Amino acid sequence: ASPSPQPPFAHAKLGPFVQARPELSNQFSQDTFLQSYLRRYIGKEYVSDVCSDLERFGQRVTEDIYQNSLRMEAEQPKLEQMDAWGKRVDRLITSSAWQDMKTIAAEEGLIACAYERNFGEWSRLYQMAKMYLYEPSAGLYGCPLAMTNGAAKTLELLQEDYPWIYERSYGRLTTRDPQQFWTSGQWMTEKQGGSDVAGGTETVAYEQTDGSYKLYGYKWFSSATDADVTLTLARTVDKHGATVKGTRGLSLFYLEVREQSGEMNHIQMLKLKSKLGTRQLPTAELLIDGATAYRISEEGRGVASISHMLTLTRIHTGVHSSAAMRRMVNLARDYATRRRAFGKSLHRHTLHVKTLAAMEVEARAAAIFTLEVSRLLGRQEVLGAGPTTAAEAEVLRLVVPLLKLYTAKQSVAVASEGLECFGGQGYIEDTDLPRILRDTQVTAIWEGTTNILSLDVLRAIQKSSGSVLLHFRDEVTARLLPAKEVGDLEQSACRVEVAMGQVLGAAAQMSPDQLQMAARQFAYSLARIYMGALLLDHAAYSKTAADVCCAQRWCEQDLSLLSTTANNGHFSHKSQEDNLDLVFDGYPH
Ligand code: UCC
Ligand code: FAD
Repeated sequence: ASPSPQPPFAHAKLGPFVQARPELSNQFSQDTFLQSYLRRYIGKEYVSDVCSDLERFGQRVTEDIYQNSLRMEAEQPKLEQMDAWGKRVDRLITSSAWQDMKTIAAEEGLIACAYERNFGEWSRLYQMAKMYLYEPSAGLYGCPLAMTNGAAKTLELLQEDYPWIYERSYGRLTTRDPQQFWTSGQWMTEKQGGSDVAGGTETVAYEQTDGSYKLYGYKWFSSATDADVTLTLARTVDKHGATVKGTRGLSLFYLEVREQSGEMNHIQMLKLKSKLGTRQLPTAELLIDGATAYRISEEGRGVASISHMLTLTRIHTGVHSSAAMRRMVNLARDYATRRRAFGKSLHRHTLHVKTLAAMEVEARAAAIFTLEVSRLLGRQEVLGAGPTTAAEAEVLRLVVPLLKLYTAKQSVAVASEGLECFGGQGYIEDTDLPRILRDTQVTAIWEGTTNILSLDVLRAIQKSSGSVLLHFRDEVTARLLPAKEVGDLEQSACRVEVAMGQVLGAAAQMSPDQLQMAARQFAYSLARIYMGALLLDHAAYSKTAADVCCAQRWCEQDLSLLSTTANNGHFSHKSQEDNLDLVFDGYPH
């Protein structure tokens, strides 16, 4: 008798098919675009050292660093407020994986490498390229590092005015020694105002006889609450008990979170926030009840002084957003070769590959924007003042908010599209894919929302009396020149040029009130134009089919959003009323 057939489903058998998971391979070696940018710009004497470190690190981020991030997501931070005997302890419990990240960050020199300046003007570019590989595997440890980088930069700039604070802290923030390494927080947001910091800050600072201050206040969001130090804003109280309202009343303070004894510096952690994403990251509400702090700005110059930190943390946000896109596209690309539907692999379905290609264009545009901003920052830091760098400094001031606001929105869209590329699996928590979307959503909110950064673009223009736009125009024009010499790129270069004329022309016609309302479309237009110019310039340099195609496709979108919407009457007085009527139709206002 013939043997009875083996049924495919029986007892422990779950069927023969197991879907191959998406795999991560070396994130540097497979990133041809990143390599091409770095090899183009980094000085010949440094490029091989930089690339060999990134090659090694590109592998490491797929191994222990990524495994750490999974443990961080599984073992989220907890707050123990009282001990068993009723003593207030405010003990923040973080996972060993989170703590390991601090060691890794120091050993890898993730902060140090920018301040050692071993690679000259390319040291920042090297740092941010390394962060770009690190971020998607770092489970938000990039957040304390961003703030640490911002604090180091701020203290470096204030070194001559506050040498004592610099001596005390800068070396710790920039060391490679894990035992010595300190991280910093950035406490700006209070209950009444995260955007309107000047209107919302209630924290007050009382000067002591030794020149230090005691701070009292309530900080509504403080990320990476396990920081060793923080930079924070407070309103100094004069000898009559009075404070100055608004931005002129705010000063910047340096504060060590713990006293020498290890006790908290008169700070209580009232609550850990329960968040949509960034769950690995301890974000707390803090009561500051007489903490000792040191003023590190002139009185009333707090916002201007902390803006050095904002520049760094906003660039880091751009790195995080662009790196999240790169990771999502890499995973989706790999999966497309492993998953089959309708009799063939997904990467043989033209519609699926078209979807991936659109994501790839966004990821490359964001990457080149991030790298370019990092390169400009490095030039400022190392080359100092000069006619070229002065113009570049103005452009840098303009493009930092553009980078942050634009890439944040892109990353949410690409992460969302990316999840769909995995079908139902993209929605399943233990694939670690949904986390990518959750962790990108925050990038549009923290470090200034999209609207606030669009208004910051106007601030930068106003502060320069408009000259920044002339430098921006010159920079874009120069970037387009080589592309105009390449047949396949010429038309796209002309589109960018025309869009720039239309957008700058439309902006020049607007009243300050209209510009406020149009700030977002203005910012988006400038970002698209700048990214278009960078992609075209790079395609003209590399001439690879992928770079040419990417630049062409980027330039097919509406690059002159501001003038398009202005031509449709969106910024008229009537339009303001229409918006209110539309939004509050049937609702009291
Ligand atoms: O969210 C936060 C941390 C999250 C975790 C970090 C993660 C990083 C990435 C990690 C990746 C994994 S910390 C909170 C961040 N908060 C914000 O970003 C605040 C958003 N709001 C704004 O940016 C507002 O525009 C304000 C607060 C700057 C507005 O303040 P004021 O006082 O009303 O503004 P003023 O009066 O216009 O500016 C005061 C001075 C001026 O200088 P002077 O007096 O010389 O003219 C401005 O030019 O500050 C100067 N200033 C700036 N300078 C203002 N903003 C800037 C700037 N961005 N750059 C240079
Ligand atoms: P609001 O200012 O109330 O803004 C609400 C809405 O109004 C937004 O859409 C905004 O764009 C819009 N809006 C406000 N003003 C204008 C305007 N003039 N024109 C047009 N639109 C406007 N802060 C810290 O200081 N330190 C931290 O470590 C920190 N960590 C954070 C971690 C997480 C996970 C999150 C979510 C936030 C964190 N923040 C931190 C706070 C963050 O920086 C603020 O939430 C953010 O700046 C927005 O401020 P807000 O929440 O007060 O929003």
